[in-house]
Amino acid sequence: GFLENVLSNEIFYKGKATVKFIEEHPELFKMPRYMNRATKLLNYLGEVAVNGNPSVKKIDPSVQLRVPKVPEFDRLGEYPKGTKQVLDEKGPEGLAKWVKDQKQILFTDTTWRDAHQSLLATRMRSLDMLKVAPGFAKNHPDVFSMEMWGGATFDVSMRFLNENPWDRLKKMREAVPNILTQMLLRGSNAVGYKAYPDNLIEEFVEKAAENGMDVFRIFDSLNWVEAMKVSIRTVRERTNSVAEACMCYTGDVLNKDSKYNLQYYLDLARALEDEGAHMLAIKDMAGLLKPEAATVLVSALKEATDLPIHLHTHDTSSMQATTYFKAIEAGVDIVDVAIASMSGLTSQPNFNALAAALQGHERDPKMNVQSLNKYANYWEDVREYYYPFESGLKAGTAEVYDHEIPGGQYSNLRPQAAALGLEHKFEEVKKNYALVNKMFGDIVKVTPSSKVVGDMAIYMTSNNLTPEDIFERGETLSFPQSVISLFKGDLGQMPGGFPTALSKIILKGEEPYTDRPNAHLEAVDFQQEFKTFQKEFDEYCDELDFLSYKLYPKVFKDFYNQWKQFGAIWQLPTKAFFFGLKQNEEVFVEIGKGKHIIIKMLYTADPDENGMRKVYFELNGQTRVIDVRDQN
Ligand code: 3PY
Ligand code: ZN
Repeated sequence: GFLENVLSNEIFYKGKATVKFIEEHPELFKMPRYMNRATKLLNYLGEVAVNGNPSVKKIDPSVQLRVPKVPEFDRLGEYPKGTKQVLDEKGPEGLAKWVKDQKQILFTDTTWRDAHQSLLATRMRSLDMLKVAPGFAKNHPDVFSMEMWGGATFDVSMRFLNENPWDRLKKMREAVPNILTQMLLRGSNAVGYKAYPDNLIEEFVEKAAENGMDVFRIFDSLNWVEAMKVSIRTVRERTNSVAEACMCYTGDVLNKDSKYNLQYYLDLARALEDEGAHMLAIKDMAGLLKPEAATVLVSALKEATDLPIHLHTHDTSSMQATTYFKAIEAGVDIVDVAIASMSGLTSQPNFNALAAALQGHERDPKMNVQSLNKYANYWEDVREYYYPFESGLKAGTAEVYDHEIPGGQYSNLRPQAAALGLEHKFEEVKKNYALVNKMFGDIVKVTPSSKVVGDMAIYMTSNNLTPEDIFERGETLSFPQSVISLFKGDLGQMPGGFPTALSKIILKGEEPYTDRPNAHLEAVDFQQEFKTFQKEFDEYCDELDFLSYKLYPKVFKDFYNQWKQFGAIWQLPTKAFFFGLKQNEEVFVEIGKGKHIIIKMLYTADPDENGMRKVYFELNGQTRVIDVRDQN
C-alpha cells in the first residue's frame, strides 16, 4: 500500500526526500508504481537459486565459511583525530609539510582497493568493508590513508557487484571521518581504459572530492606528464584535496643502459613538482624495485625535490619488504601495505609483519600490532567468501623481473589465457609479454598500456607468431584493436616515441597523432546531455549517475536495469549474493538503518513446459513465490 510505495520510491530510498516529498509525489497514492524492494531482493535470490551468480563459475561445497568477527571497538565514542583533520586544518600543502616533518614511517592501507584488486579480481563488496571500517578508523587513527576507490573498482562494482561506486565512496567517508581516503586515478583515462574529454575528467575529480575523496594518486600509463596535467590542476584548483603524482617504475633504475635510468626519474619528478603535485609517488606496479635500487632512487629523489615521497609496490617477487626497509632507511615518507591476510604475492607487502619488524627501529611507526592482527583475522574470514576469485598463485616468483607484468594483471592473465584455451601455453604468454615489451620500445606497462601488451602477447601466443613473423609479414596480419589504438596515439605519447618500423606495420598507412588524445574529443555538454540522460533513464538519476554513464555507458545501463529489477542487492550478505540460499537457509538483510527483513528459502520447483521455475521463499514469515526463467 501507501507505506510500501513510499519506502520503495527511488527518491525516498536514495535519501533525497524532503518534507514536501509526499505532497510532490501524488503517484505514491496510486498502486503499485514501484515494486517493493524486498520483492526485488527475492527476484535476485530466485535468479541466483535457479541460474547462479554469473561471475561464480564453480561452487566448492568443501569450503568452510566462518562468520567474520569484527574486532571490538568503542561504538558510541568519538573518532580520534587523524590525518583527515590535518588536511582540514592545514590544507594540502600543510599536510605535505606535516608528512615531511614526521620522523616515523607512515602507512597507506590498500586492503580496501589494490589488495583485493590484485588478489580477488576487485570483487570485495562494500558491505564487508563497511562493517569493519568504523572500528578500524577508531582503533587505528595513526594510519596515513586508506586506499579505497578508483582503479578497477569503479567499473567492477557496477559490472559484477551491482553496486553504485559513488555510494561506496560516500559510505566509506561516513564510516571513516578521521583518516584520509585515497584513490587511484589514471590521469586522462580517469577510472577507465581510454582517454576522456578534459571537462569530464575535471567534473569527475571535483565530484569525487565533494563526495569524500582526499588523496588523488594520479598516473599516466606511459608516464607522459602532458596526460596528467588536467587531473593535477583540477585537484589543485577545484578541490581541497591532495594531488599525488606518480612515476610508474619500470625496468631497473640501476641499469645504465635503460632509458628508465636515474636521470629519467629525477627529471620526471621535477616535472611533476613543477606541475603542482603536492606529493610524489613511486608507483612500482609490478614490484620491480629491488632493495639497492630503492636506496639509490629514494635518496636521489629526496635531494631532487621537496615533495614527500610515497612508495607503492606489489610483492610478486616476495622481496618487497626488504625494499621497504631500504626505502625507509633512505627517507621515504609513506609506504603502501595491506593487512596481513590480504597481503603478499601480487598484493602489497604485509602491514602487520612490517609494523612488527620495525619495532625498535629509529623510524618505528609504533603501531598496535595486536590490534592489526585482529583485523587480519576478520579479513581472513571474509576472504574465504571470495574463493571463486582467487588466482591460485602459491609463491613469489623472480620471473617478474623478466616479464614485468603488473601485480593486478599477473593474477588475471592466467584466467584470461585459460578462457582462450591457452592455459597450457601460459609460459609462452609470459615470454611473449616480455618480447612485446621490447618490440614496443620498452614501454611502461600499467593500466591501460599493460592491457595492450597483454593483448598482443596473447595474440602472438594463440597465432604462434614470433617477433620476426610480425616484422616479416605484419602487413597481412590484423592486429588486436587495442594495439592499433595504442600506436595511433589513443593512450598518448611515450617517452622517445613509438618504434617507427613497427608503427608503420601496425597502422598500415594510417597517420598517428602526436598530441593529446583528449584534444580530439568533444567536450561534454553537461546541461544538455544530463537532460537527455534523465529522459533515457529516470529523473532520479543524479549527476553522479551521469558521470558513471559518461565513463561507462553500457556498464551503467546494465547496472541500472539490474537495479530496476533486483533493487539494492548490495544489502545482501556476501554469501547470499555469490552463492544464493540453500533450502531452508535464512538470511537477515538490513535494508535501512535499523530496519531488517528475514528471507528464508523454501524450495525451487521443477521447470514448467516454458522453462519457468517457481522459487518459494518466506519473507518475514509469509510465503512468497518468484517466477524465474531457467537459463540452463
Ligand atoms: C589500476 O590502474 O587499476 C592499477 O592498479 C594500476 O596499477
Ligand atoms: Zn598497485
